[in-house]
Amino acid sequence: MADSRTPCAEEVLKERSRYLRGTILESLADPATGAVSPDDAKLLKFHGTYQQDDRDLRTERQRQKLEPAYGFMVRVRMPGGVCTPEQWLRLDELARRYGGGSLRITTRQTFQFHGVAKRHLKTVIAGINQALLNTIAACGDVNRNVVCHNNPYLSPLHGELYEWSKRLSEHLLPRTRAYHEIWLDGERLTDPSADEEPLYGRRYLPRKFKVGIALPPDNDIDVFAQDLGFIAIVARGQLTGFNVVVGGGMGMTLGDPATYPRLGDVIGLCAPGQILQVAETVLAIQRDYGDRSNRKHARFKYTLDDRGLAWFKAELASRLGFELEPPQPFRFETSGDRLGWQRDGRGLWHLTLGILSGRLRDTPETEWLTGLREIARIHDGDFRLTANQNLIIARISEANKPAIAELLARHRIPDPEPWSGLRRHALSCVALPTCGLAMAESERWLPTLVARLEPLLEAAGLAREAITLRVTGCPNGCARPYLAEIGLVGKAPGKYNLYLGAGFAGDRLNAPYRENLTEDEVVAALAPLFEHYARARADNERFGDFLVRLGYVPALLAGREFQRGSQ
Ligand code: SRM
Ligand code: SF4
Repeated sequence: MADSRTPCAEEVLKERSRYLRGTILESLADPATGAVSPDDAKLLKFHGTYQQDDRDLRTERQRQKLEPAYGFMVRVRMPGGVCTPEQWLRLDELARRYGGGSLRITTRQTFQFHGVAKRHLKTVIAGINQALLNTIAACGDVNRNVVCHNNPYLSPLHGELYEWSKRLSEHLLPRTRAYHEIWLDGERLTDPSADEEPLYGRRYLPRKFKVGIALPPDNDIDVFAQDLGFIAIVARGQLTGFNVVVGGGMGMTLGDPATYPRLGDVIGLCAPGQILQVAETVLAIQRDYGDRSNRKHARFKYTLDDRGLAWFKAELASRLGFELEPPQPFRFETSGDRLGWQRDGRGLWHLTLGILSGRLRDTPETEWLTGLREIARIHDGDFRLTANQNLIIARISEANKPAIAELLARHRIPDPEPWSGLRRHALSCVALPTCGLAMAESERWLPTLVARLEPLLEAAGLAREAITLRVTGCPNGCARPYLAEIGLVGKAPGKYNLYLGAGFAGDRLNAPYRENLTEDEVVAALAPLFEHYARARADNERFGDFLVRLGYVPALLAGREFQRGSQ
């Protein structure tokens, strides 16, 4: 089990951090700078926060010899994306006071605050905890927010799956008391090295780890992009087990073929009651065998490809003490959300709002935050964030529906009903100005891009056709662009690589099509494809399937093939 390769700097830092304490308290207390020390910035991720700076202001501040405009991104841990109206109101208040008047729904069903000043960090994190939520393990080399199918109207199984997502999240949490000491004024251990991490150990995982639960026919959490996925198997309305999916992941580095997006493999079936043990054991195998010398090669997907699935299955069975059963058949139809009003069998209403890029802030066009705050004040159901960056106002009673509809109209919250199929299925990552890794715009570009593509679709008679579009500002893949029928990945300011042909249900990767395109070139590249699709598609044929059938791109299932031919 011992790894003879030299551990990378992050491994040494984690090991010496006294279970994630580092010198965070000292860094927070230093009034001379809006930043923390570089090592503490790395450790803070495990506490759910990233140090960033406003990249729009970088050059000007440099010119003025000022330090960068530091601010912290704070990510909430919210398994399954469910929160109550009371929690909503608390997060809304924190966002208005300390987060620049914005909340952002992420592609893992949770909220992020951006631009929190160092001096407010503790107030914000403590405030989130007061709302009975927290931020621990929302980032860092640990299990991240557990995502879960959450369309309540599709199945009464939602509640059961949601419970499993919460239990998974709890079960895989770090146990260090550093979080309570730093953010919640918990009693300080006199000897922090006596703290404990029974599952993770002192070095935690080699890299981030992601878990999700899907309920066919919806693959709305992109189960094949998770390090560890569970596909719920249902017979006669009862949950009978979970197909176990291992080794998904999106991130890659352009021009480095040793890195690639990878679809998870379905390796077997476990009983519902075995899910915690399976998750813990898979995570422990990655803890013990993941590459701790090279962070670009440290995700679980590479451990699997390096050692092989047969090795992994044998290791898993030997640690579990039993073999998984053969997987059960399943079929996914979509990776998207069903926007609009839906009524369930009990007469409750659910409204799924489409939110481009998941950004909630008041603008002259739409008072997102104000409108949703007003709704939270009268709503007696719950809110559900989706992994497609949308929002479900769930369990609205018949009596409350007119008042909620009135508030939506008053605050000009868009009715997604007339939206094009492309707009309904568009995602983008944050990118500029906050993301330190962005090479191009993403969130701020998406509305323009969609508005330029819609007339082409309209002209081709495809306005209502559901087509998945995902944009990211760099190849790390935060909006899972390699699982979109149209994926655009930022390479340099104003330049994108175009990937085409993923499965509509997120079950096939797309493939590189064109590189280094400007916005005009993206539009020009897609126009003839839309036109050809409209003219020559088979009955019910999806855009991605059409592009593969006509040979525009190959059908890619194996991640290792992905970077062949791309720069
Ligand atoms: Fe991500 C890093 C934002 C989902 C793959 N991601 C980042 C950072 C923290 C940049 C950084 O390291 O400095 C971004 C912060 C931007 C900002 O200003 O907020 C960032 N990732 C996001 C979010 C907010 C995108 C969004 O638009 O919603 C998502 C937060 C999810 C959450 O709530 O936990 C987000 N990131 C993802 C996903 C999608 C998913 O998990 O389903 C992926 C692809 C799946 C995967 O993990 O393989 C993803 N993020 C990455 C990577 C590439 C990891 C790799 O294996 O190579 C990085 C870079 C890294 O870790 O070094 C990254
Ligand atoms: Fe930043 Fe790249 Fe992730 Fe977009 S994909 S948020 S640019 S790391």
